[in-house]
Amino acid sequence: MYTLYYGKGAASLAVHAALKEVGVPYELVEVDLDAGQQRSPEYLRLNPRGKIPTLIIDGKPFHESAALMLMLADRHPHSNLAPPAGSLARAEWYELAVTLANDLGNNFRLWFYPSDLGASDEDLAFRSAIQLRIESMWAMLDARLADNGPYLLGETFSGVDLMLAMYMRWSRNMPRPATAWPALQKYADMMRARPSWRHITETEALTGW
Ligand SMILES: N[C@@H](CCC(=O)N[C@@H](CS)C(=O)NCC(=O)O)C(=O)O
Repeated sequence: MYTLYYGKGAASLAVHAALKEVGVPYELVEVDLDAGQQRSPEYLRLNPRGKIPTLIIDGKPFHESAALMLMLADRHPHSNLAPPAGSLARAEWYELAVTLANDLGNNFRLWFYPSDLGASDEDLAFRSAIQLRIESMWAMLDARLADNGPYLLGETFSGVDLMLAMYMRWSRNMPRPATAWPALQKYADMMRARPSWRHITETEALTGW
């Protein structure tokens, strides 16, 4: 049994969609980030770093959205989250998951929480350096999908597509959102039409995309 502690549109989003794709029963507990509930004593007992998401797997709490995607893929080997263990496609899938988490996840963390590094929203040199790093990923991913789409693994959907769609969504209010790249715009349209994505959008009452 799974329980997902989520925040609206937060790093829990890809995990939420993955649970829906797998089709297992799960419970949702909303953590109101604006109200600071991630720093409540009850939540810190589950996740001492005070971050979202936390996924309770058989009574034990686990963290880090990319790691949770890997755990779900391992626990549901017949789902569509990842290619078969040991295959070359699985190796490529691991590479993609770690690359997305490092090069998009970490940079988005700094974009939304510049204070992690003692910077602020007004620190324009810092902001434009982070923006550049995120945009260089969009350029790379746009070329990859244009050459070998429609999914990150080519013809086959997998959990890394949920990660990418989540990160792309986070860029929607940036000066140059991911959808400014043509193959990524097409990809966003495709991912938004997925039943799991539509479900989480509705459940989390997300506006925009
Ligand atoms: N690397 C982590 C990042 C988690 C993270 O930074 N989550 C944000 C929401 S997207 C959060 O918890 N923010 C609240 C805070 O830091 O106080 C992951 O992917 O799970």
